[in-house]
Amino acid sequence: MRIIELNKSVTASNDLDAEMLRAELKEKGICLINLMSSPGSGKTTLISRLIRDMNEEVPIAVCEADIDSAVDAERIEALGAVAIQVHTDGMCHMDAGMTRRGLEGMNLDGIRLAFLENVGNLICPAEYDTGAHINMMILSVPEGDDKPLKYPLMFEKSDVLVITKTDALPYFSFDTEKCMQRALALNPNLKIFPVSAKTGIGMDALETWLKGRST
Ligand SMILES: Nc1nc2c(ncn2[C@@H]2O[C@H](COP(=O)(O)OP(=O)(O)O)[C@@H](O)[C@H]2O)c(=O)[nH]1
Ligand SMILES: [Mg+2]
Repeated sequence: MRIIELNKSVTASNDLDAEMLRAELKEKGICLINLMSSPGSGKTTLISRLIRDMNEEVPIAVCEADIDSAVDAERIEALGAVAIQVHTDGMCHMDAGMTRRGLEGMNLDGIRLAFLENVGNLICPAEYDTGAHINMMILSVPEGDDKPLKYPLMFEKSDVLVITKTDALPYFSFDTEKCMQRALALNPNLKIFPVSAKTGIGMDALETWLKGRST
C-alpha cells in the first residue's frame, strides 16, 4: 500500500517556493504584504484607502484572491492601482505558487508595495507561507474582541494586526485594550494599529509604518 503524505510534502515545497519568491521580490525592491481576515472585515476598503493616500508616493499593486467574482479587483483598478483577480478553484487560502502566478500576471515595473488580499477566513490562510515579507491581519470591531482566543494561529503568524472599523466602537461591546492584550499574549512582537478605514482615524500611523517598510 503506497501512501503519499500530500500535506507534508506540499507544505515542505511551499516553504521553499515562498523563500524564493520573497528573495526575488526583495531583489526587485517590492515589499509583499499578505492581508488576511474574515470576509467583510474590511480588507478591500483598507487597501483602497491606502491606495488613495499613498499610491502616488509608493506605487501599489494588488492581487485579489477569491473563490469567484472579480468585484474586488475592479474596485482596486477603478482607483488607478495595478490589480489582478485570481480564483482559487475552491481553495480557502493562497500558497506561494498561487501568489507567484498572480503577481506574474501584473506589470510590476515601478511597484514598491504589493498586497495579496487573501481568501477571507481566519483559519487556512494562516497555515501557508505565501512568500510575503509581512503578514498583516485585520480584525474589525463588529467581529468581537474574543477572536484571538478562537483563532490563535492567525494572530501568532501575523506581524501586524489592524483593528479596523473603530468608528463603530460606540455600537459594539468591543474592548480594544482587552483585544490587544489577548493578541500580544499570543505574539508579543505583533504591531497593532487601531484604525477606521472609513473616517481615516489612525491611518497615519499605519501609513508611516508601511512607508518605512517599502523603502
Ligand atoms: N463603518 C465602517 N465600515 C467599514 C470599514 N471598513 C470597511 N467597512 C465596510 O465593511 C464592509 C466590507 O468591507 P470590504 O472591504 O469589502 O471587506 P473584505 O471582504 O474584507 O474585503 C463594507 O460594507 C465596507 O464599507 C470601516 O473602517 N468602518
Ligand atoms: Mg475584499
